[in-house]
Amino acid sequence: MATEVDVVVVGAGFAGLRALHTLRGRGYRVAVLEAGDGIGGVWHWNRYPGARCDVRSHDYSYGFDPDLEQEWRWTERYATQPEILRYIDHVVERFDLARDVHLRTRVTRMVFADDGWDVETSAGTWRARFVVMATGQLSIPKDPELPGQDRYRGTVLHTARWPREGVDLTGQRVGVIGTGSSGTQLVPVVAEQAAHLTVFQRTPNFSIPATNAPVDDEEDAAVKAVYRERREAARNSPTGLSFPVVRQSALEVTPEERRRHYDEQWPTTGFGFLLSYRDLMLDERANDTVADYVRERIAAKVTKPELLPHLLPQGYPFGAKRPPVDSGYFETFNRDDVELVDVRDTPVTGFTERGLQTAEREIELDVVVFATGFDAMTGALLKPEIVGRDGQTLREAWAAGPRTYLGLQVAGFPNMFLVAGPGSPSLLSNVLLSIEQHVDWIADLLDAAAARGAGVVQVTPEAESGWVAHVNERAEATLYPRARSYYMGDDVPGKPRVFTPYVGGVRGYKRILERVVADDYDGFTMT
Ligand code: FAD
Ligand code: N01
Repeated sequence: MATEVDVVVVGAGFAGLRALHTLRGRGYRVAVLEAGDGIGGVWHWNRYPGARCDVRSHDYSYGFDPDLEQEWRWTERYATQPEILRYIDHVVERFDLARDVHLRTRVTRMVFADDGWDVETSAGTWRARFVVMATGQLSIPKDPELPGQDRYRGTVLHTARWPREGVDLTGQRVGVIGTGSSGTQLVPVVAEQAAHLTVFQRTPNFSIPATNAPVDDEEDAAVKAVYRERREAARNSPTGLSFPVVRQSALEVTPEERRRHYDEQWPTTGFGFLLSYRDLMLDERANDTVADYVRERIAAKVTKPELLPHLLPQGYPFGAKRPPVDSGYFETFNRDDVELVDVRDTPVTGFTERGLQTAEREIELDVVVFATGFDAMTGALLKPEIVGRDGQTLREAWAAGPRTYLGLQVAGFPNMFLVAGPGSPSLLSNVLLSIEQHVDWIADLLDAAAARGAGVVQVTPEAESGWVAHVNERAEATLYPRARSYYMGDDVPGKPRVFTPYVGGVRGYKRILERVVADDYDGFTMT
């Protein structure tokens, strides 16, 4: 017997919890189905040493409740994973969310039938008129798939499946494969613990200093005094971050002025360094100025000149792959007990019993860490079998790349909504802000449908095609497609090469959503 509710929400991360709170508050019966054995999504799974957010903690938090934001006290500008998880636990308790969350419940198949969804899971079946896919952008970890792993006698870990009880790396010979945001955060911390660390790098990254610091009472009070205004400013900014919007071109100023500006921004802005000028992601010459600057900064940190050809990123624009923010990443390679293996020159061919084999030699390792990222953006949506109207699956509908209207719905899949997924600002924004925007918008849409007595909400194929064309056109006007990145589907071999998030900015996207509502939900049908 299926359990009946009004809305099934898949995933208990920031998005699923917010959807539960909001929809329950509006009178819907909601069940959250979560594959994992704990609440928190990304912050439940990614427990590797060094994990923290790169959007300021005060901004990377829920904005829906003024009391909540006043009472929570962040201790660091960029909170660690344990602190973010404590915050999530606090929210769960404060709003009594746990009673509607079903853990260890993986959605394996969903079928649209009789104007609603039959949802099959690893722990029973559910029936709901609406489904909200809060399955995350980075929730399906990806392994490097090296041959011989079963014969390796050491320990293999993935940053996104780090054991809850932690891992003692003291005195161990550790190998880390991957130097994206996770690897970059992990490497300096592991180097402190391990006897020896080998870092296997494929593409060198432009990384920015994290500029972390404790939040003192004065800073906390200053934010809280204007928290509402700060949130509103973020909603009306390009990326949902609370930085002042720079309208100047990098090419409008003299080289000396530009350098001064970069020098000021570099130690203070973290991820916001990407916003130092308005055209860094639009104009190659503007981007060259910042790419050269970052390379110079990296070079100044590395004392072994022979490593520079390997560590300096070349051949793609700064920012076109998501830049990590780091705390002492490049300096780690100055240590004598840390080695860099550039797998472009010396590929890893597989595991041996004792470690990893490269094209040149065997490297003995007690622990191998995959910091190799995720099947990003589409992975979690395509993993379960989702069967829409007329028997079409989502995998079929997205065979040439993801297609959505506004990032919110897919033609042929009525009553199913996506949160912060493909076709929306998503990973190009402060994701938490984008999640809240989507959840509120979906809740309003469900209320609008109910007010009309409509039980089926869907998007027209024309609206979807128009949006897909717009998303592609906007991306083509930027430098983003010029790098191999997960934004472009390069994270998984064989994935269609399509730019997945929407580059139009948080503010621009918000205006489009407002216009759609003002035009009587243009592009949606409610019957
Ligand atoms: P998630 O937190 O990924 O939650 C999705 C949940 O859905 C997971 O728990 C998963 O188990 C569950 N799920 C998936 N498929 C199924 C299924 N079939 N059945 C049942 N359950 C399922 N973004 C920022 O803006 N700023 C940051 O600083 C930042 N830091 C990050 C750091 C790390 C290490 C990572 C990995 C990501 C970071 N992100 C950051 C991006 C992050 O994805 C979002 O900020 C946000 O946490 C996403 O929340 P979510 O609820 O949408 O998804
Ligand atoms: O994953 P990634 P991530 N052999 O895909 C390499 C968020 N996040 O987990 O670049 C060898 O970025 C791969 O190499 P290449 C944030 O949105 C935020 O680090 O593909 N190497 C790359 O170096 C981030 O962008 C924080 O050539 C292989 C790395 O593995 C997103 O999560 C912290 C390989 C993967 O990098 C994902 O970050 C952590 C192979 N077979 C995460 N396969 C913050 O700081 C892959 N690689 C907030």
